[in-house]
Amino acid sequence: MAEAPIFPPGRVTIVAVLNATPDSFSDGGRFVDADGALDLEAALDAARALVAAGAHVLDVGGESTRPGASPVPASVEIARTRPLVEALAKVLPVPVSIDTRRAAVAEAALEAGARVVNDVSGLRADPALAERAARAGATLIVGHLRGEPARMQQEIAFTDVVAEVGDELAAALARARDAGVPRARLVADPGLGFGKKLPHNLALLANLGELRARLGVPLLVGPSRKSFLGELTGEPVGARDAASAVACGIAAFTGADAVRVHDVAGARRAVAIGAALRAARGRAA
Ligand code: PMM
Repeated sequence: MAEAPIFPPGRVTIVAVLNATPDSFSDGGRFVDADGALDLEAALDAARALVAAGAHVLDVGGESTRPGASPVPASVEIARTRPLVEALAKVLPVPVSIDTRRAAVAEAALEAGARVVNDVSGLRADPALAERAARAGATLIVGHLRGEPARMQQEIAFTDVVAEVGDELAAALARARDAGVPRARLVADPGLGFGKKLPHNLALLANLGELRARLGVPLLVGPSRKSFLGELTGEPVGARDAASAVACGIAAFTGADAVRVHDVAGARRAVAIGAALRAARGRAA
């Protein structure tokens, strides 16, 4: 019997963020101190709370991708993530995802029990990543990003952001297929906040249905706590959970199959409403 998909049709999958970094923009330093030591027990407690709140997938990251972040060596990224992935995969009943742009980090996490690879660079940072995911039978999330996270907010130019992100994601998905990842294990992500300004993020969120129809794979979006929400509400990063939940509910309405969030409880309620509205659209009562 075929294994059940991790991003099944008919539900909005909630991917919870668990960053083992000292410097992520909203939750850095919770489990890793400035010297890089991982507090495994604290991270496991947080993960249990995320699952209890309704997370379907736990996404572990070991390198910040915030604008201007400096890259860390793969060995550091592995030291931060591998023990955590291993512990989560053993103890918790939900699939574990590794948020990385590097094949070596993905491979270490897959050996430790991860079942999803989440690459915000859309296979551009390390072309070997897709092949590692294919070999392990993992699900691969392909994100949209032009350029490097360190410089991504500096040179932003789109004429039609929905069409261009669609074209570039389609090309990245084709590269993943060529590397051996079957369509049934692919997920696409328009990369909110990655090399995009407020109007681009809004155009993408408002037109997810068009993107999804074009790409033919489940769509994940990650609006959680991002600065475009702060631009709209005037709130600092630590106060953006309500705005994030609203964005997730709207994403569920416009076409998202999955959301990547820090506050699972808020997102769960929001996507329940967004998904119900999507189901009701065009249908007379
Ligand atoms: N955003 C961040 C990190 N990883 N992965 C995907 N697939 N989509 C995203 O939008 C995304 C991501 C940045 O947020 P964080 O630093 O809070 O993890």
